[in-house]
Amino acid sequence: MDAGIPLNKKRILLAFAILFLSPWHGSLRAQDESKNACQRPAAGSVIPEPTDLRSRDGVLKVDLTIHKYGDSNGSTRYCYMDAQGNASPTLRLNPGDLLILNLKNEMGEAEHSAATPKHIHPQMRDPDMNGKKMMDGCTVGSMNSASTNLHFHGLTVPPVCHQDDVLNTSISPGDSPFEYRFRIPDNEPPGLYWYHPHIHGFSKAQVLGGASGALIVEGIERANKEVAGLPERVLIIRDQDLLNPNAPPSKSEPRLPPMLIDHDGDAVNNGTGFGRPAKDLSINFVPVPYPDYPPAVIKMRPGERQLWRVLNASAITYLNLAVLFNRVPQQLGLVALDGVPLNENRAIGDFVDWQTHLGVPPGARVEFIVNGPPQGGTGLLVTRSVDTGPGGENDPNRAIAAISVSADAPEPPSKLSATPDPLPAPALPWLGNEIPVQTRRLYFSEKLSDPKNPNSAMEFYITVDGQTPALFDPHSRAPNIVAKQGTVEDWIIENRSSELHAFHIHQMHFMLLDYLGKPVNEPYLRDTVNVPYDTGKALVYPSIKLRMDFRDPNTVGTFVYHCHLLEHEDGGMMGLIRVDAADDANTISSRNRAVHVNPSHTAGN
Ligand SMILES: [Cu+2]
Repeated sequence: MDAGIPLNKKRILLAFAILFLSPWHGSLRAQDESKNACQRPAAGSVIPEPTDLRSRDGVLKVDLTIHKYGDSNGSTRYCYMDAQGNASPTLRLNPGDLLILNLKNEMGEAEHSAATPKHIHPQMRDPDMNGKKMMDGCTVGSMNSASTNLHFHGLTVPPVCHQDDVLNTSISPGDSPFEYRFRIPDNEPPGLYWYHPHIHGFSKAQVLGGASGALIVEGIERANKEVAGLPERVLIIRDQDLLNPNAPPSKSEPRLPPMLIDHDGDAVNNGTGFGRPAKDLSINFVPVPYPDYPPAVIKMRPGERQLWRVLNASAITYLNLAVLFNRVPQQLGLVALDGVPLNENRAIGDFVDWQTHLGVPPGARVEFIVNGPPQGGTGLLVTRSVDTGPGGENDPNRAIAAISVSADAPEPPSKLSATPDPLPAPALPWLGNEIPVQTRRLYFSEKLSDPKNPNSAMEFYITVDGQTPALFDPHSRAPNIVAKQGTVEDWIIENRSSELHAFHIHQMHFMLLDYLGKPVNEPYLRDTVNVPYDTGKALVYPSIKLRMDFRDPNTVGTFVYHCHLLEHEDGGMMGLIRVDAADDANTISSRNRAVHVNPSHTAGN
């Protein structure tokens, strides 16, 4: 089964040499598992629905704590809990609602250098940051493995501290609860968004450990009546360290080439679609471990029609979802991508895009209609293998959840309104009809920190063409790109590396115009998009072209764009953009910017 993939020798070491050289450094100071408040279900469990926390009278007030503990397998797990002890609750708000979220860091002390990624800026290791103490959580200070913050992925809320800032916000153990307070914009498309930590250098560890949750902007049935009245499920697929890293592949799999692993100890894509994955998956925290992938269980009534709202909250794993009945792929009715209904442009009515598989990069969301198996039938939610490139991780074919059918299956706890009012028309013209003020070109690239040493650390870059490639510097506020609010731009994103990257930018959605140099007819929006890898055989690098939307006043400020494979982001593949206010000062006032920030949380802790 040699797929003939040119292996990137510089990135790769033989597996068995390394399996015994990767002791776990994170356990000593993590919370004791016996006191662990974040228990996870057993493999093969019925999938629990995350607890819904709904806004009332236009406000959702949530107290969250983030915890960390070592599990018996030697991994570090992270979890969010609300005041009632619910893990990673789903935050449900309507457009215009106010979210007040107090986050308390209960992660214990920082770990020492063994757990610190190689690429961390030296200043970030210094707890006192050259004497500059962090007083209010809004001054970048001792960002380390015990500090955290939140990013509200996909929402167009301002990139300022206490709203959706990840550059200056750092919450340490011992700090009093840090208040996030912002309004969901009136014009935020209804759909599935999410929250997760975004501390540069430590995002991967926290997200891989399970720190993530869903945020739903209500009203998708108002955008598309095809989903009105449907029961809805929130399915969060996360990745995690392998529970059985030393196990051979299941005997049911074809014979494989020798397993290869990369610098991080992850299995490299072997091109077969099988073999040891880089990471295990879980679905709503039910693990589906290698090598046998015992599926989690979804109960449905025969033929029941449901809306599945699926988030790929993986740190590095790509998904390619399908639902099989007797091995036959079923039609999945895609209605929204990355929180935005497909018919956001209002030109295509109650549109449903029926597909047999849905690719979902890390960070992305798909919302789709599923028709359950008939009485007596069964179904299987799977991910097909993703060819991440010769330098990418191994994301093989595997089961995720079995669909079991019975007439008395419990309904999901949430159901969409059967008689929705239609959404108001968008305030702005369709993005695809706007004229870009300019076109920029950016590229992803990788190189060894010591080109002569194939075992040296890999450095990850995203570079504006013409600038000198540089790792993201968390202490610089010099933007790589300056844009003007009120405009739209076209960005061409190239991939000059041998693995996939997932482009993401904060504060906005964009439109995919071209893929591999060819126009795509996609009247949709996204916030996270795959960029194909370089095979080294084509005359030009693979690229995508995006229409970027800086029209909303909430995009004014400095924020980031990056690869959403979090080890790449942590390793430097991130850049800064500053969006300047439009010349007409009247256009930059916004409801969100006027939100009062509770001074008790800015006056020093
Ligand atoms: Cu990447």
